Amino acid sequence: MTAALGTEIAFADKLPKGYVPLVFDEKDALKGKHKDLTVLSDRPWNVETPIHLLDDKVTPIDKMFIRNNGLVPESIDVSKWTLTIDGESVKKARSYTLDELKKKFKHHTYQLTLECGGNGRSGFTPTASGNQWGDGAVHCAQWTGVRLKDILAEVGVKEDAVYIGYYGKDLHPSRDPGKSPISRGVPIKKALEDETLIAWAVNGQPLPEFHGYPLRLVIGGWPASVSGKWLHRISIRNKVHDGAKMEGHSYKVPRFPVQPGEKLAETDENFRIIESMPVKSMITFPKSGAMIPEGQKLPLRGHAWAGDQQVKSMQVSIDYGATWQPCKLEAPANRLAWQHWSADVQFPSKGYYEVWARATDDKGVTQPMVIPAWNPGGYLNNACQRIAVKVG
Ligand SMILES: Nc1nc2c(c(=O)[nH]1)N[C@H]1C(S)=C(S)[C@@H](COP(=O)(O)O)O[C@H]1N2
Ligand SMILES: [Mo]
Repeated sequence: MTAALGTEIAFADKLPKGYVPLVFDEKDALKGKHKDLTVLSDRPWNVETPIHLLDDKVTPIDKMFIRNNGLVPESIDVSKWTLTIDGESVKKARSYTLDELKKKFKHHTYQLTLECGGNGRSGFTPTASGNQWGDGAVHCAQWTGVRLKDILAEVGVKEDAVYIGYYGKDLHPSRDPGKSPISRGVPIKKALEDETLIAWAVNGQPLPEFHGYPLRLVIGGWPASVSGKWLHRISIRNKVHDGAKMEGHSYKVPRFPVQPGEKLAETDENFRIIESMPVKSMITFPKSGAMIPEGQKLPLRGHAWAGDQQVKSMQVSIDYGATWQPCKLEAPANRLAWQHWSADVQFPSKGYYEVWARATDDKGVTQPMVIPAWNPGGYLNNACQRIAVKVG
């Protein structure tokens, strides 16, 4: 401890046994993470990334947000780790070791946008229940693994298959081994897409502990809650998966608009499971509050994404949405990856400005300028992002 702290601990002989000095708490436990991430909670870990740190085209590991519903598994023996495929609708259930997975199936790498369904929740009034995320619960890293569809082709999927459900090795916050913190899934059609991976690496590195070491599911474009971490089992279900966090209003929104704050019975008639995420964008440069000299152009940049859709155009406004100018928009690295955009803006005078940014998807759907449909879980806030700029 003295070595880690870089100084002697005064009264070290008086420390109660097992006592962890405060300085080792919280951020010190976030080894390998950027020091400016925002910790929303540490048991379980929920950590978000300030938007200006998401400037890279491929999100570096140290800047990836963390969303845990339970506790990171404590002792992992990779040599004994297996992935089991079972369920009502599997033809031949079987297990694979990590080595078998890596040897048997072709490796694929995709850059995938993973956004927490509750990203932007803090924007809703009245307050929606759950972590009060700002806008930084999103990343777009490069994942390497095998296609789930290749594994499913080998075990065989029955005609009546409807859904897949994942199981991870993380512990329920109560530490009750009989309880699962989260076990979600997707319809079989989404599971069989080329980009749905069983991954062991991110950005060319083994998965970090926080992000699901040694194996996870990665499914781009949908709420990141379907991308199961510490993955050891996938069930092929003959009905909509009924694991933890598939019930109540978890990752669900009302089927019709509701009055903000309205209480709604949690039935299938009232709620639908969130599937593709809505069109969204962010300004990653400059950071809000930028100051520039009068007459100088300001280079802006960021990313835009649209769930299963592609982003078709990107615009910015410096006059509160009265007029918009087009941005340069790049093609995605692959399907389900965010798209980088940039623009140079010239301000007509000195003074206080706001820059607003909005993306439009290939179905013609645009981001709202104000907070969209309130919902009890505070999901899908894709309101356009704004930054403040002072000129002169
Ligand atoms: N096993 C397991 N998988 C999980 C979770 C979890 O708590 N346990 N959280 C989910 C949620 S809600 C999100 S938003 C993403 C976050 O992925 P990240 O922490 O790698 O950014 O993981 C998903 N997969
Ligand atoms: Mo999430």
